[in-house]
Amino acid sequence: ASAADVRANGDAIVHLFQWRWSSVADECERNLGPNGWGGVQVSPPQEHVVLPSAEGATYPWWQDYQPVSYRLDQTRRGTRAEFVDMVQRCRAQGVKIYVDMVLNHMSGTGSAGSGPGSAGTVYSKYSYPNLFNDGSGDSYGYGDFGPCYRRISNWGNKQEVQDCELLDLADLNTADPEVRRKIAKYMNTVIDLGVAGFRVDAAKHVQEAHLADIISRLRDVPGFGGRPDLFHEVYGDGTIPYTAYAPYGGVTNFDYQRAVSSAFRDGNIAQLGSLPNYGGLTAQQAVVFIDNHDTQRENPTLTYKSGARYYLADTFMMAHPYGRPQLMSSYAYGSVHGQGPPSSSNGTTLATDCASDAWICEHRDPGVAGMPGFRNAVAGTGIGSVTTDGNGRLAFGRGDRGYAAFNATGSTWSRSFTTSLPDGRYCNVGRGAYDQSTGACPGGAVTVAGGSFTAAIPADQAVAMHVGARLDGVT
Ligand code: LAG
Ligand code: CA
Repeated sequence: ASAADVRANGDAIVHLFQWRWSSVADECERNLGPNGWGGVQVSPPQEHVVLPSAEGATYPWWQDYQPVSYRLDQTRRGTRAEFVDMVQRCRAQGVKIYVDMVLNHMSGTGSAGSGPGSAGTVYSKYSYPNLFNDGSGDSYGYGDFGPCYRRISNWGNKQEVQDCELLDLADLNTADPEVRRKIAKYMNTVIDLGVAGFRVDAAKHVQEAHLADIISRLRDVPGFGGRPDLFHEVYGDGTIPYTAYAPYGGVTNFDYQRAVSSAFRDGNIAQLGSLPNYGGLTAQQAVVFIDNHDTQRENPTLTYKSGARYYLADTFMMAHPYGRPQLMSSYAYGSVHGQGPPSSSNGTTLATDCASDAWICEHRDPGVAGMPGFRNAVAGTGIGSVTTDGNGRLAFGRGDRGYAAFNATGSTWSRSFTTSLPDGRYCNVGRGAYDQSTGACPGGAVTVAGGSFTAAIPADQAVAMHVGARLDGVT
């Protein structure tokens, strides 16, 4: 990898759940880079179990959360060469790749059997003989797991939550420095390829000190430079709070997810002008989302299936300074929890086609596409000029760099808004991305004159303007 530093776009991350590596690479070039996305969370690139039939699904998506080695050679999403090509092409667009890092466990029981895995490794629960296929002989055997060796039953006991088995998945004994060395070896392998960050799966189930030691073993990221950027998947509760993981990176804020999703669902958003430190996490510590791949199936407060109101919540999340947005981008799914992405009959994932009904591609929605640009333009500003009108309507400014208004009701919101934006003509990026190279603005123009503008915001839509998307040529 080249030593030259690459400019990263910004802090907004989109989760291209289950996308093939080659499709992610194409999307970085045609959409994510130009629209200012800072990162893509990709599904785990480690070799995983292959389950032609399990719990009513063929090749369920959750195969990925049962790794059987650290080999990148072949997953349902493509080959190692395709993975490397993706990392490089996204990086050239200023888009960081975040690897979904499964380090708490390996495979489970039940229909997983003994493989082979997606890259050909023969394994069984507690026995993974060929972790890297690099001649090192690195492997995991029975003694590398435990010390509990049974399913978590008492979720009120921290030690049990961290040392016993989540969903019967073979729980790595991270108290052993050799186990931590092998986990860090894999993470450094992808860092050396240019991967810039990690979503740490099930972080709450790994003792904090063990995680800290693994992180201390990581190398700097070539190209982007500096330390790898981690965020930890923690379902905070009274036993293990979110804040336990804040010293080690960002932390997923499920309290935000529940509160903000239900506020939008219920049309009760006027209170969201300022946001409390949900779950005790500060704005800088929190990673925020309206839904993710688990909540959309298990606790679907608001998802793409909810229509315009859902996308409005995404627009809000991107416009508001609290937290770092992690935006869900899905494939269509029905009632079977494990239903996998569009796949060929052998279980390999098909290329993404956002024009087909099988892929949702939330990040391309007109309510979302222009918002990384907004976010990047207002970075560093606070929130002010909060305006409300009943329970379902809210507007706020981001210093003198941006302004956004949200209408979570069933009727048009027409009024005049006072703003600190300089007078001029702005593109409404709340209804489509502004294309800097062509000047195209699908969302329509809004004119600020004498420190105010008038708008008629349709039901369940937003207006969002920023100084980086002016239509009058002023910059
Ligand atoms: C996560 N974060 O902490 C992931 O976001 C979540 O999607 C993962 O569960 C979980 N933790 C483990 O990494 C998913 C599915 C589970 C699935 C699991 C392992 O939601 O349903 O469990 O991945 O593949 C499956 C079966 C279970 C079985 C288990 C072990 O559904 O019935 O006990 O495999 O064989
Ligand atoms: Ca554990």
